[in-house]
Amino acid sequence: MLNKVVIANRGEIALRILRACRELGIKTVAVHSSADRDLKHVRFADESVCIGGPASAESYLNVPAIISAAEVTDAVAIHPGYGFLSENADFAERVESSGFTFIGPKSETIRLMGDKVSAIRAMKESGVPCVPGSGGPLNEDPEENLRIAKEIGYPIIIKAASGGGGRGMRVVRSEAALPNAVSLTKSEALAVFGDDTVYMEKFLENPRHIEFQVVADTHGNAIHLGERDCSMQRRHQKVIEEAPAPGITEEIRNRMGERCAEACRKIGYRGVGTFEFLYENGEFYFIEMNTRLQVEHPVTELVTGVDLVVEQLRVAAGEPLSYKQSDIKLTGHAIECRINAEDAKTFMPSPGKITAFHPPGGPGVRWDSHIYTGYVVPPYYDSMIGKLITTGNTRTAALARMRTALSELVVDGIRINKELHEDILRDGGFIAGGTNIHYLEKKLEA
Ligand code: MV4
Repeated sequence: MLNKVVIANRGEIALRILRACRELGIKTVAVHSSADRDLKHVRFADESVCIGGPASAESYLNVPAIISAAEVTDAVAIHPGYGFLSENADFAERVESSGFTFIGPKSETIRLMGDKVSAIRAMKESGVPCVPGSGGPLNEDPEENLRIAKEIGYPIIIKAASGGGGRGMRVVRSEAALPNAVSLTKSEALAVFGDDTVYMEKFLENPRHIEFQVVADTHGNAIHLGERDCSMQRRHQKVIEEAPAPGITEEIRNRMGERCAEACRKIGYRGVGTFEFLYENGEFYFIEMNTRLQVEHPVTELVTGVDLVVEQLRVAAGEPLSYKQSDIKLTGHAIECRINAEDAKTFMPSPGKITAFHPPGGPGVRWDSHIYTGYVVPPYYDSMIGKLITTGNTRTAALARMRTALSELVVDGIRINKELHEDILRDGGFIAGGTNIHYLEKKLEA
C-alpha cells in the first residue's frame, strides 16, 4: 500500500480522503492555505504544511508549493480531491514527472477528456451513445456550418471544446442566428479557455442529467457502479443527487454501465470516473467524462457498499479492484442534499462563525462534513459545508429519512440552504421522481 499521501484539497473531501487513508494505514499530509489552519483534517493529519495565502491561486492551485510539500514530507502520492487541480492534466504530469503517484488517471487520459471534442470521439469509437453533432471542431466556413446544423436539425448548441460544466455554450434556434453564434462562442472560448475550438450538437430541450460511475485498475479490470440522477440543479450547481435514477431498469443500467466499463478498458482508464449523459425520451446521450472523484460519490457508495476512495487508493498502489462486476448488487436508494453556507432564498454566500452545530443521526443517515461549533466558514472558497446523505429500502423511505435528518440539522451563526432542501422534499414533482434539469430553476421562478 502507499506509505504517505498528500491531500491536496480542503473541507469535507479532505476529511473524507483522510479517513480512507487511515483505514488503509496510510500516513497523511494535509496541505492547506493560511485561512485553513483550523480545518478538521489538518488537525487529524499526521503532518500538515501551509502552502500559501487564502486565495486558491496561492495555495490549492499552487503547483510548485504542493510538489515541494510532497518532497519535504517524503510522501509518495498526491490525492487531488475534486475541483482545484483534480482535472488539470499539466498538474498530473508534473506530479508524475516529480516522482510521485497522481491519484487519478494518467495525465494523457485527463487531457483526452478535458478536450470535449476528443472525449466524444473516443467515446463514439468505444460504443458509447453520443448526442448527434458535428463529431469534430467547427471551421470558419459559415456555409459548411449551416450544412452541418441543417443535417442535425435545429435547435442546436455550440460548445467550447475546452469548456464543460456549463461554461462556453450557446443555443441556436434558427439558421439566421448561426454564423454570429459560432463567432461569439469562439471568441468567448478563446478569452476564457485560451482555445477557440468549438463543436456543435443537437440541443436537447428537457433532458435529465444521469451519470454512470466507473472504476478501473491497472490490470485491465473495469466495472460500473450504476448511475446517479443529478438533474436537481441551479446554474450548473447540483443541489440534490440520488442513486439509482428513478425509472432506470436493471436491464438499461447493465447495458449502459457495461458500455462505460468497456470504454474504460479500451482507453486504458485508471481510477474512478464518471460518464455524464443527457437522458431524454428513453435515450442516453454522452456529453462529458469527469476524471475525478465527484462530490456526489456517497450515494453510489451507499447503494453498492463500495468505498470509492479506498478503491482509488488501492488502484493508485497498483492493486487490483476489490470487486468484480458480478459482486456489485444495488441495494435500496440513497439521496444527497448539498448543504451550503448561503441564503436559502437569495443564494447569497454566508461565511462566518458557526456558533452552534448539531449533526443529524440515526439509521440510514450519513453526514459528510468538516464543520464544528466555533468553526469559521471562510469567504474564499466554495460555499458547500457538508453533505447530508440518507438511505432506505425504497426511494420513499430515503426521502422520509432525509426530511427527518434535515429537521435535526442545526447550524447557527451563518445562513444555510436547509429550507431550500425542505421545500424540494415537499415538492410533488420531485416526490414523483424523474424531474429534468430545468425543474428547479422553473420552480424558483414561480
Ligand atoms: C447540453 C444540453 C442540451 N443539449 N447539450 C450544461 C453543462 C454541460 N455539462 C453540458 N450542459 C448541457 N449540455 C445538449 N446537446 C443542456 C445542458 C445543460 C445542462 C446539462 C446538465 C445539467 C444541467 C444543465 C443545465 C443547463 C443546460
